[in-house]
Amino acid sequence: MNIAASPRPAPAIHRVSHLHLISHKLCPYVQRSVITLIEKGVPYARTDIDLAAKPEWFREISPTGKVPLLQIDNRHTLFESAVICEYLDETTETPLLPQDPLERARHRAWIEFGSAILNQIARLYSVNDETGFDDVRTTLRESFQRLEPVVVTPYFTGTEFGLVDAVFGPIFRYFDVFESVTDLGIFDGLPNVRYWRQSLRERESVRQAVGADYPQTLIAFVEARNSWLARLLQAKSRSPAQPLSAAVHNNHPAP
Ligand SMILES: N[C@@H](CCC(=O)N[C@@H](CS)C(=O)NCC(=O)O)C(=O)O
Repeated sequence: MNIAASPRPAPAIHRVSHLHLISHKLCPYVQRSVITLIEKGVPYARTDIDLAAKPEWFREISPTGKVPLLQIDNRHTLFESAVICEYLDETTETPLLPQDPLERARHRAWIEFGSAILNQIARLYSVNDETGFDDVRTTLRESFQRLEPVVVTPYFTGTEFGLVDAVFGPIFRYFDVFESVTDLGIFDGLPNVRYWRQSLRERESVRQAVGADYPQTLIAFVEARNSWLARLLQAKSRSPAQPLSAAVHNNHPAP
């Protein structure tokens, strides 16, 4: 037999019998896993845990102490969202990552880029002074400027929804909540990114990845911090009828 001429075997597509996602209501890394599960139409069970009081059973099975975890058939536990998403992608029909190795590598790189943006967002809601806040805002804007010529729209590569989209849906969701309080100006003059953001906001899987209480829960999470954004949110909630700029001017200079 001429081995060199043999076609490479197609990756085995198999149906897993039981999937259990260990998660948290707000976590954007969980959301990308949920979006992938919904896109794939794979049934799964979900258990949200309190990350401020991690259950002992969770500590035992999570090597990093982080969500998400994916338990498979009560026998295997996967950690790290990128790995979970790729596992789901490889074991089900209709791939969300490209087949071409170079294209696939390019998508993985932008997924990493999305994780770096999530770190910047964590800084955005954690910094406690206006200068630091403005610095992070600038960094975030620069990140989305990088994406502007890359995004095809309506999704990352055009009409097909993929894993990069599953990563950025939860990223844009933060800004939907933050911008209800203060205009960050991050997406000004970036029409491709804005269109992409809108398309992801409307995607059913992205919508379903969080509960209806997500905005209030996120606001409460940020307000509990001693940060500049928390002060903006608190100023807004003290005077809901008042424009934010007026409310903020009572106590702090507007950002
Ligand atoms: N690289 C990890 C990051 C996951 C992560 O940071 N999860 C956060 C919640 S969004 C977490 O579980 N943090 C643990 C903690 O706060 O103690 C992944 O992609 O799964």
